[in-house]
Order: sequence, then C-alpha cells, then structure tokens
Amino acid sequence: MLDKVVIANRGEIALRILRACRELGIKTVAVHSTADSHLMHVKLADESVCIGPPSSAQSYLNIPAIISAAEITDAVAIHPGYGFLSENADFAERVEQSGFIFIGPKPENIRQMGDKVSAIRMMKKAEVPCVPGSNGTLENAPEENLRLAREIGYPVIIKAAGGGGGRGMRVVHSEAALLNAISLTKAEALAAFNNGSVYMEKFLEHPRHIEIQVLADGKGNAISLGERDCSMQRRHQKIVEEAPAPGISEEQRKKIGKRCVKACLEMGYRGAGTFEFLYENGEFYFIEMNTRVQVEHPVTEMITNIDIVKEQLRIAAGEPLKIRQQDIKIEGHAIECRINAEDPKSFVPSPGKIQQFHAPGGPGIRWDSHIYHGYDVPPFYDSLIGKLIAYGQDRTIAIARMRNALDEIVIDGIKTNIPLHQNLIRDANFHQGGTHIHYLEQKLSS
Ligand code: MV4
Repeated sequence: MLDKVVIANRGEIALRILRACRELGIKTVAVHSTADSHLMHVKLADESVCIGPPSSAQSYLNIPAIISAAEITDAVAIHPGYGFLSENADFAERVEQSGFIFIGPKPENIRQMGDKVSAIRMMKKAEVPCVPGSNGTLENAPEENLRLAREIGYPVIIKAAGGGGGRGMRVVHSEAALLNAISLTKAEALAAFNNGSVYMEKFLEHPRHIEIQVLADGKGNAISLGERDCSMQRRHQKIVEEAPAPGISEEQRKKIGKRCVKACLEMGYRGAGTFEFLYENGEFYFIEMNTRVQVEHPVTEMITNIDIVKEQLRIAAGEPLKIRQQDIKIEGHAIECRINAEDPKSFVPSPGKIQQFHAPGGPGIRWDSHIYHGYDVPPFYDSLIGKLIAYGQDRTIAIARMRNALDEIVIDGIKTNIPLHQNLIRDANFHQGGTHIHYLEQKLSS
C-alpha cells in the first residue's frame, strides 16, 4: 500500500480522502492555504504544509508549491480530489516527472477527455452512444456547416472542444443564426480555452443528466458501478443527486455500463471515472467524461457498498481490481443534498462563523462534511459545506429519511440552502422522479 499521501484539496473532500487513507493505514499530508489552517482535515492529518495565500491560484492551484510539499514530507503520492488540479493533465504529468504517483488516470487520458472532440471520437470507437452531430471539429466551410445543421435538424448546439461543464456553448434555433453563432463560439473558445475548435450536436431540449461511475486499474480490468441521476441542477451546479436513476431498467444499466467499460479498456483507463450522458426518450447520449472522483460519489457508494476513494488509493498503489462486475449488486436507493453556505433564494454566498451546529442522524443517514461548531467558512472558495446523504431500501424510504434529516440538522450563524432542500424534498414532481435538467430553474422562476 502507499506509505504517505498528499491531499491536494480542501473542505469535505480533503476530509473524505483523509478518512480513506486512515482506513488503509496510509499517512497523510494536508496542504492548505493561510485561510484554511483551521480546516478539520488539517487538524487530523499526520502532517500539514501551508502552501500559500488564500487565493486558489496561489495555493490549491500552485503546482510547484504542492510538489515541494510532497518532496519535503517524503510523500509517495498526491490525491487531487475534485476541482482545482484534478483534471489538469500538465499537473498529473509534473507529479509523475517529479517521481510521485498521481492518484488518477494517466496524463494522456486526462488530456484526451479534456478535449471534448477527441473524447467523443474515442467513445464512438468504443460504441458508446453519442449525440448526433459533426464528426469532429467544424471547418471554416459555411456551406458544409449549413448542410450539416440542416441534416441534424434544428435546434443544434455549438460547443467548444476545450469547454465542458457548461462553458463555451451556444444553442442555435435557425439557419439564419448558424454561421454567426459558430464564429462567436469559436472566438470565445479561443479567448477562454486557447483552443478555437468547436463542434456541432443536435440540441436535446428536455433531457435528464445521467452519469455512469466506473473504476479501472489500467491493467485490463474495469467495472461499472451503475448510474446517478444529476438532473436537479441550477446554472450547471448540481443540487441533488440520486442513485439509481428513477426508471432505468437493469437491462439498460447493463448495456450502457458495458459500453463504458469497453471505452475504459480501449484507452487503458486507470482510476475512478464518470461518463456523462444526456438521457431523452429512453436513449443515452454521451457528452463528456470526468477523469476524477466526483462530489456525488457517495450515492454510488451507498447502493454498491464500494468505497470509491479507497479503490482509487488501491489502484494508485498498483493493486489489480479485486471487485468483478458480477460482484456489483445495486441495492436500495440513495439521495444526496449538497449543503451550500449561500442565501437559499438569491444563491449569494454566505461565508462566516458557524455559531451552532447539530448533525443529523438515524438509520441510513450519512453526513460528509468538514464543518464544526465555531468553524469560520472562508469567502475564497466554493460554498459547499457538506453533503447530506440518505439511504433506504427504496426511494420512498430514502426521501423520508432525507426529509427528517433536513429538519434535524442545525447550522446557525451563516445562511444555507437547507430551506431550498426542505422545499425540494416535498416537491410532487421530485417524488414522481425523472425530472429533466431544466426543472429546477423553471420551478425557481415560477
Ligand atoms: C447539451 C444539452 C443539450 N443538447 N448538449 C451543459 C453542460 C455540458 N456538460 C453539456 N451541457 C449540455 N449539453 C446537447 N447536445 C444540454 C446541456 C445542458 C445541461 C447538461 C447537463 C446538465 C445540465 C445542463 C444544463 C443546461 C444545458
């Protein structure tokens, strides 16, 4: 097993990684900004190193500082968590060149999946279903682009190859708007991602966002851990996630899971990964792959009984995957509510000192959070302060447990989005299950 791991992240995921390391007997190094010396995982870590001032650019994104911290503490590996440097291929490369293990995929695979055009090309080769669209980058050929869009059928969407997660895209509703939209998206993409490549897809109007979790060891073994439904979102920020996705049959799960596993094997993928799909009219359409552990990984852990972060650590240590596909049993239902320090109506961040904290509990309740009584939420980072996960034998029980837990939890001193969750967990359409990606924004604006 790994001897000592640098946790190159903060907040709840840093604590989640620390807990996994502890279970496996791995020593931990917390690296943190000057604003984060009171973080829970910094107190708990075997060692800690301050790597810079509050701004992320000078701390959690500071590659030389993080690698130096690994050097001076004699660590063997670096876990990037999610966000920050987790999908930065250059970082992964420099970690490896410095003689450390990057806890994640090969830099080459991060780079391939970071370029959405090359990701889609790879998926098509692996027979993963994709959205009807251009075969690769759009050329500067107006007539051909017009013909292509007509063939696909309006509305279409123009996306930047270097984009993803909702950045660098433009919906086009008519032929009259197409060429200008391509030019504008190209110009923006060049400025934002230093890559002016764009591609075209059929625009799906009311899809769900369903993603497949995979684990692979880079040695010829890969498994699928089923799907998550992440459709409940606002401005590309997920609010509620659940697993399994309502209405997805065992047969569909098996079929799409097999294709994702095939893609992993063809690219020699290593570590945890997520295949993002749009789901509409009973069909899956690949859009992007995330090459990191995700915020919402706990709902998959609850229904599969697999510790994804521990598996990441074992894979990074060079162990072959011990879990076989036939061992994966989807059991019960799990829902996650992301608890943010923000105004529940305006969504404006609400940093500050937590004056009162009471944790929720009871059967099937999991609380993944770094907060404690007296903790001061800094204003410099993402507003996620905890993830409340409810598990039950079925979706109805998971919802009931989540409703109780949301009513039990007390966080005073700062505003949180708990009132929004209390409303959503009682929403009739949520109870029905299977709402589309625009549902929450529509509900909030009505
Ligand atoms: C789409 C789409 C509809 N049709 N692609 C937004 C984030 C990025 N991951 C891809 N996104 C979308 N791509 C086609 N062909 C609609 C979205 C989209 C979306 C996707 C997932 C979750 C939330 C979303 C919110 C708005 C738009």
